[in-house]
Amino acid sequence: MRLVNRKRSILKTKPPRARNLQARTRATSLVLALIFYATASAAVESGVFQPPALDQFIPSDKSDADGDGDGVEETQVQRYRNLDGDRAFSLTTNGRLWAWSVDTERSEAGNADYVIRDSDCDGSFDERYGLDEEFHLPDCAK
Ligand SMILES: [Ca+2]
Ligand SMILES: [Ca+2]
Repeated sequence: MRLVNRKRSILKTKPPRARNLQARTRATSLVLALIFYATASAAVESGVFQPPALDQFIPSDKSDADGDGDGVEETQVQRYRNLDGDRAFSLTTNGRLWAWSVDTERSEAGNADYVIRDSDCDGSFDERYGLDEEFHLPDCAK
């Protein structure tokens, strides 16, 4: 009885080190992948979101951007500013305005900073992202 216990404890405390490390590394990368996936999928919020009220914003510069990563800058960016220093921009492709981004000076307000996207080009903004999250030109606006 005593011997068996001893054997078991030896097996437990001395596993083949290399194999254990490899298994641990694999498990870690799997966990990281799952966390990343969970964060990425939780990042987009669905609903109906109103575009920013533009009465306090003044248009600033315009530029072009690549909204789908193909190297072609097919999207027009119209930037706005207000007296508080808040920044906003709209993204338009083929005449269709499909996203708004708002970046305020009062980030601690939580919901004040966002990107909203019209994912199906029906004119209603149905997705909301954080400012540091990736979003793309919807297929319907290409
Ligand atoms: Ca592009
Ligand atoms: Ca929509």
